Amino acid sequence: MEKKIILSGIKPTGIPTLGNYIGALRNWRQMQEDDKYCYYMVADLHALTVRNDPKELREQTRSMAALLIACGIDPERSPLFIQSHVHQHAELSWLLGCTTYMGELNRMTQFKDKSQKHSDNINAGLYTYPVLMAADILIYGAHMVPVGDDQKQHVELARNIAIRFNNAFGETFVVPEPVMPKFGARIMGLQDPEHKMSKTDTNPNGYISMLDEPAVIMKKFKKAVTDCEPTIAYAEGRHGCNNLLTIYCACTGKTMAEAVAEFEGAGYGKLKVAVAEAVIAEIEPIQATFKRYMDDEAELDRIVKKGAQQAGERAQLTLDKAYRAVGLR
Ligand code: AQP
Repeated sequence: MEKKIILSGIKPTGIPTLGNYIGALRNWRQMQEDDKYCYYMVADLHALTVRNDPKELREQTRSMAALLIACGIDPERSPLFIQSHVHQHAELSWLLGCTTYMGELNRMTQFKDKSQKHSDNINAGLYTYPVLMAADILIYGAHMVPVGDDQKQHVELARNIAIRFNNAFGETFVVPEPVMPKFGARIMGLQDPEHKMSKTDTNPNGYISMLDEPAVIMKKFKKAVTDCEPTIAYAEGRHGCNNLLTIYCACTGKTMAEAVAEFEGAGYGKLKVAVAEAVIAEIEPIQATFKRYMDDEAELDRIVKKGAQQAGERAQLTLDKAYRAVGLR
């Protein structure tokens, strides 16, 4: 049986949040099954679309790799690599840029959001970021791309680019599909539950970092913004309450009906403590493994070097095929 290929990545722009974990990383771990072959990357080239400090980027890239292993990525089974170590991504990106319309890029909501957030640095990389992301995906022949809701539009663009390229130059790329979790495809900020939780939020109370101490996690949940309704329910417009219930379900495996029944008659105090405890139970073991890998520099280097070698071999095959298809070879 032919294995399904999976590709996903995360930008090393900070410590991942609970949103990154529930929306993507946890899915990455679960997808490592016998009928699939997964490539996972630390997307350092994507991190350059906002102003960066070189020393910080190097450190964050390294800790992100350690954290991915701690979250359950098995590098012996799934190549784990740093995006910039596989030069073929940037090369394919040029080819795909020539198959992408500006009208399509103009529609990307993340570009609009990030342009507002970084209005003093609306660079061309931020605009063409989805093309590089399409290259990341198509270069491995990925069938499935596990992402959170905010990246769905980019995977759909990658699909359109693949279809257009195949129609113009002959079958070259696999057409990928986004895969999102049942619960938590968009975890919202704790202080602003109408916007997604983000690792570059300027207010640290707005997000749970995967490396927050248990006491900090408890404190942040206790401060989470909710509403004045007397009951706990999952309902239209109750953003804060819905978010807490979603996180609770994602971390306990309970259904929404079970969660709502459990908190019937209870107040927000009880819900917030229960959510915090469920999150702490989920991420405490991850923190312990993370520390072990951060202490073993040589092992981490060995892992990402081997990952880049494995990924590079596969990437080169697709790049050659695409170059031939357009008439460059
Ligand atoms: N709030 C979220 N809920 C669910 N999934 C999320 N993801 C991000 N935020 C949430 C998913 O995490 C994966 C990695 O994302 P990324 O770091 O590459 O970029 P991002 O989507 O821009 O995430 P951040 O945390 O908001 O980063 P910054 O602040 O640097 O822009 C993706 O699959 C994403 O969908």
